[in-house]
Amino acid sequence: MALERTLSIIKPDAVGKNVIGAIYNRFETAGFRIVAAKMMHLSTEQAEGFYAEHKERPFFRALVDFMTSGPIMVQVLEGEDAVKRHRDIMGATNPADALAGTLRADYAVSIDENAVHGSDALESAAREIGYFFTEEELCARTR
Ligand code: RTP
Ligand code: MG
Repeated sequence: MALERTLSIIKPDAVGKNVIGAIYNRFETAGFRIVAAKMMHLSTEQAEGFYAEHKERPFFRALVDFMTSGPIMVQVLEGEDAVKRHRDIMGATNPADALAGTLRADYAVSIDENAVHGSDALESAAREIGYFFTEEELCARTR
């Protein structure tokens, strides 16, 4: 296994529920280090660019509307096998299919408003981290 970095987003529904701290606690309990974080309210252009791979999908407009409906928390998580382990903690895209104890089982209400995002591969993690953070904003832990 290798030390990896992955992009996490706490989506507007979960920020609205005031569970940023609860979700950060899950990340830290799972052994991830948060090496960058910022709260943002995405513009339509920013959300469209982030989800460009889904541009032709029927849910694209709704996804962009949702992701711009309120502030989000964006963070970079670092840890062993981070991309896959973070996806495991998140649970399935549709909360109805998410395993008990996952973030989406606990905090998501529907496939459209599903609380969290996580990169799905190392390549997308690198692209998504670069979409929101400069290299200088990624803080290596010194202690
Ligand atoms: P995410 O990118 O947000 O981490 O979610 P994911 O990988 O589990 O799912 P993905 O296929 O990348 O879809 C991105 C987001 O689009 C919404 N979606 N809606 N109505 C639908 O059939 C549908 N499918 C996807 C979800 O909010 C999903 O998180
Ligand atoms: Mg995805």
